[in-house]
Amino acid sequence: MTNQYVSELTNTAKMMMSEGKGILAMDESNGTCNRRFEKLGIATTEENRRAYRELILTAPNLSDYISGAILYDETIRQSTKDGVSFIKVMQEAGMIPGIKVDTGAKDYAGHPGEKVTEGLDGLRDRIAEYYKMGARFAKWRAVITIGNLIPSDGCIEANAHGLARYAALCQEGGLVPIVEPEVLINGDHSIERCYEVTQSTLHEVFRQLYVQGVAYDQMNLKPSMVISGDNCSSQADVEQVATETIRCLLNTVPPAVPGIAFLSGGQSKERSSAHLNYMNANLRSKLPWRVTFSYARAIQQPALDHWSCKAEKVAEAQKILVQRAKLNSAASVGNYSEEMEKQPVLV
Ligand code: 5MM
Repeated sequence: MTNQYVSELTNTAKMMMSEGKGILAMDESNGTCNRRFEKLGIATTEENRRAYRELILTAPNLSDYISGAILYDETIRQSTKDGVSFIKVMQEAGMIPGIKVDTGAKDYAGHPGEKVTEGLDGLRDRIAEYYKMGARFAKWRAVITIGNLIPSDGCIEANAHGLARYAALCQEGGLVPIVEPEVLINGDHSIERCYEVTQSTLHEVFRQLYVQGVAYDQMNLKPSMVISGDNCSSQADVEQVATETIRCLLNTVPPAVPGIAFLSGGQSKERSSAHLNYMNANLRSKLPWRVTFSYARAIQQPALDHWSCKAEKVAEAQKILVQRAKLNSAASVGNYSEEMEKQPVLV
């Protein structure tokens, strides 16, 4: 059967990966958003979540660096305090609205310490609703944990199968799927172990995508980087993380995929930019896809800290947010440097 959305999906997938731009992840579920608010003493109300998302989406010039933003179900239904829907704000700024459609990583039966992502039930109908609202891409995150005797083959297979079923439903319904298999940074594992697990995961993800009939040129990949565990005594440097990450992706990701947009996964904001920059500054001639960012914490956290729910801080927090987007935009074309971190933002 011909998919009526083929040309739209192909164009959207490419536009998401526009030169010099990346994707802003702002799809924290209420639980995650509330935990981040609690750390700053912000009341965990729907209105405060709305106000924070308005701060982000109305930040001046954000769309110079951001092609699209991933929203959460609550956020996609919200509006500015003046009553303009967030979808309209994004469309008018030239940012593509995206939506997180998984319902979270849950304990994987019979596999202590491992998770499997849920959300396939009713997904076709939810995709139809989001498309009607104006969303043009979606995101589903699978979580792979490295530990003693894990990940299991079953965990990798179940998560890859879920990602592929989700991606097929998205393409059927006109949304470009972002396929996000995150190998968690948490643990004392080496970068070599992270490479092995990431390679196995990506091989299985693309096998399952093929089996489920997903078109590689109508999707984008959001992987974690190949990196030392956060508690590993020997930490790989920027060059090693960048080169091992690209080596792993070249061995697993078909060139037909338009782009790779990394998650930051708990790396510092500076390291997230430096790793991405090294890939684009030094390895670009090897890359068949565009390589950019889809960070949440590495873009949002400094702005959230500064705002801390104070109305008088909104404009400054927006400048801080846009500065991080700008630095990552520079990294996405290999023009970022540590010196840029010293530029005054609030003058
Ligand atoms: C890994 O998380 C994604 C990227 O964020 P970072 O750059 O901070 O690692 C992010 O899109 C994540 O999927 C959302 O924040 C949603 O998280 P929850 O756990 O609330 O579904």
